[in-house]
Amino acid sequence: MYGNDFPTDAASSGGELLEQVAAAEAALREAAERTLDSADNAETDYFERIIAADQKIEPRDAMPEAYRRTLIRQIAQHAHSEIIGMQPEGNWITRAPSLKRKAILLAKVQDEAGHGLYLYAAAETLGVSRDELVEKLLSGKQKYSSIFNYPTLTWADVGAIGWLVDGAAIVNQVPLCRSSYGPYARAMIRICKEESFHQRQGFEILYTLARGTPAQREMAQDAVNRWWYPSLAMFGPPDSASVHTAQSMAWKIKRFTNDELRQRFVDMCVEQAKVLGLTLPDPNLRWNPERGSYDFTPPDYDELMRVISGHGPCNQQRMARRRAAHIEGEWVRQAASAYAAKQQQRQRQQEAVAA
Ligand code: FAQ
Repeated sequence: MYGNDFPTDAASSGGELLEQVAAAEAALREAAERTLDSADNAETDYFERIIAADQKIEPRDAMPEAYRRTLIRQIAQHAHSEIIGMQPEGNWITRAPSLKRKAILLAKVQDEAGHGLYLYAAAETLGVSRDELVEKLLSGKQKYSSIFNYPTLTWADVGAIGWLVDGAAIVNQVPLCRSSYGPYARAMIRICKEESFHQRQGFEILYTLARGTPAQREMAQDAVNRWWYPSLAMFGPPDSASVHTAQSMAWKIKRFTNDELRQRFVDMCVEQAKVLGLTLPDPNLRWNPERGSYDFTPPDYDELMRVISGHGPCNQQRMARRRAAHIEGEWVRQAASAYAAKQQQRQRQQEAVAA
């Protein structure tokens, strides 16, 4: 776990993630200080040299069009996921069991909106506008994570989302703090620091329920049973079917494959489940001393593909809600534009008076 308010001996693998974020932050600064020697300035292979030197590509640098497009696809999908991801938990804000739980959940859901904004801003540095990206989400041309198409049936689901979904998100995202595109890597550092709090609040909800009444314990176990496989599927198709991984790793956008990260997540969760006193719903979970990892049953990848293609339990509901929220927010966008225009006009008048 990311702290010391739970017995930590069996849960050590979680705390290391924040240390990895701190190391990535230091590496970002070092990369910015390293310079290529003068012969390295040749335009033609500048991009390759930056990637090979583990420095960061910045918005004004020349970059292959396919690199730019891949980043827009991944960052936009990630931003959309944060925004749609507010819905399953938002569903429980009015029904949180205490004022304290309500305040914590409100802060968490608000953080997701912030993550969406950091990511849309990072994508904009690649030459697309946020309006364009939002339009692509609303028209179904861009995706968001499969995980947010599952329903939150009980309060324990809020705990399971924090522990498992944010847990999977952080395992996937810590390596993105070392992504080769500077604005993305910098956004991910801040996001990961906040995600660690999210994961911890989910763990704490389940920890409390697991020590409550038999009914509360059962509710916690049921939530873990339902969220386990969808969380494993978040890491994407298996490596053998992943179309983008090889190129994204060559460009150092991704640092590990989908299967490597999925395995890392399983190994982390098995230890943390012991601390919770809950079981993971997989009869085949077994330590494999040769591999130094747990063997596990993979998620149903056909189901993942069905959910990605719009046929999960809540796809229609999530998109309908997002479209409605976009229409309801039109007056805010209009008011902000009118205010910005007035400010500009005022500034121009002041400059004219001063001249
Ligand atoms: N869901 O070739 P690959 C969060 C698509 S944030 C939907 O392996 P890639 C925080 C993929 O886009 C969660 N689509 O692709 C939070 C591609 O489709 P395309 C989001 C998926 O990019 C917590 C196709 O399948 N995190 O949870 C999924 O190399 C709680 C082929 O796949 C990120 O976005 C999926 N699960 O690897 C918020 C992290 N998996 O575009 C609220 C950044 C795959 O060709 C509450 N993204 N696809 O049509 C990544 O790391 C990568 O994009 C992967 C996929 C690993 C998701």
